[in-house]
Formats: sequence, structure tokens, C-alpha cells
Amino acid sequence: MPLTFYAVPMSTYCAKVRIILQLKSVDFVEQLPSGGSYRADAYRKLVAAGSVPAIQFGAFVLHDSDAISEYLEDCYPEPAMRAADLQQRAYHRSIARYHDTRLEPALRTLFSYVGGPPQGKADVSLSALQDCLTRLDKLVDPAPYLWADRLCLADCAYPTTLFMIEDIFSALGSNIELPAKVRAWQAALYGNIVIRQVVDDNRVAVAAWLESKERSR
Ligand SMILES: N[C@@H](CCC(=O)N[C@@H](CS)C(=O)NCC(=O)O)C(=O)O
Repeated sequence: MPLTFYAVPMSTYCAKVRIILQLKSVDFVEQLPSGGSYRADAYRKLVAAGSVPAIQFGAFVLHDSDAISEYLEDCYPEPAMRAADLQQRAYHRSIARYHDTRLEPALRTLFSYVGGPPQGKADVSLSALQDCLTRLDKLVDPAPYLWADRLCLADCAYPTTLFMIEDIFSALGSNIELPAKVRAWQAALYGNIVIRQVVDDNRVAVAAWLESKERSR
């Protein structure tokens, strides 16, 4: 029986799980949330947290991209995406948490400025995001991935977010140069064929959203 993966195309959290599912060759079907939105009652009946991504396997339902990633690693240990060394594993988790608690929330604050008056108050959010990236550059030392030549769970959080940052900066009429280590990491991640496809599909969804915001300006 395939696992059901509830996701939406633009979500970077969903992209993280989509990458892991594919790298691990898990038998899964992807579906939009029941009722068409993660806010729909039908979806909240199934996934009480009311967020995507979520997975369902029989009666088992799980939300939260990091909880899902860890569960997938436990159930499908090949290829290994979690270091055996406990300190290295803990460090990778901290990088995954940095994505979910710092970088993505900083990016999300920019969403409300898209399609709004040029620049405006977005400047403060743009520099807060830039600061997050500067800290990330000091936190990581990819060679070319976080776990040398093996992709780990934490790597999978970043590729769509890094491209989304560039695309949203550009939609806001601003430029961003990713810090050097982060830029090299992004290029290495994009070199993986699974990641590349997920990134490309995600960017199509982001572009459609940006266009719709532009049209309704
Ligand atoms: N920490 C959660 C965040 C997921 C998240 O924020 N998803 C958004 C879509 S990108 C969502 O479902 N928002 C609705 C909500 O959380 O109420 C995760 O890692 O899964």
C-alpha cells in the first residue's frame, strides 16, 4: 500500500519531504489536502494540526516536515541520511531547525510585500533575511553537502528555500547575492537530479503565485 503525501506545490516544507521520499524510493502518492486547502474542514478532520506537509499510512497520520523526515529515515534507512556519529547528527538537526525556525520564517515575512507598493517597508524584512543568510554561512561548511558527499536530511530543507529567496527578492525589485558557502552549497544541491526536478517544479509554482500577485496589484 503506498503512503499518502499531502502537499501543495509552493511549500518549501513540502519540497523537503518530497525530496526525501524520492531519494529513498518510497512508494507514495501525492495529493492536495482533502477539501482543496490545508484550511478545509475535511483536511483538518484528518490532520488536526491543519498544516502541510503531512503523511498518512493506514490509520497513522503525521504532520511536520522534520517529524516526517525522521520517521522516513527510521522506516526507510537506505540510503542513510542521518549520520551515525551522535554529535554530527545533532549538528545536522540544528541546521534543519535553523531552516524551520529562522530562515523560512524570515522569508515568509516578505510574502505580504509581494504585489504591494514598490519597496516600502519590505527593506527591513529584506535585511533581516540577509542577516539570517550571513549567520547560515557561518554555521555551515558544506563539502559539497553538510555530510560530505552524502545528502543528509538537513540538506533537503534548503534547496527550494534558497531559490525562493532569490525569486522573491527579484520580484520585490531587489538583488541578493547569496553568501559564498551558501551559494556553492545551493549549486551542489541543484546538481542532484532529484533535487533539481523538485526545485524546478517548485519555482514554476512560485512564479505562478508571483504573477497572480502582480496581476491583482
Ligand atoms: N513546521 C511545519 C511548518 C509547515 C507550514 O508552515 N506549512 C504551511 C504551508 S507552507 C501551512 O500548512 N500553514 C498552515 C498552518 O500551519 O496553519 C513543518 O515543518 O511542517
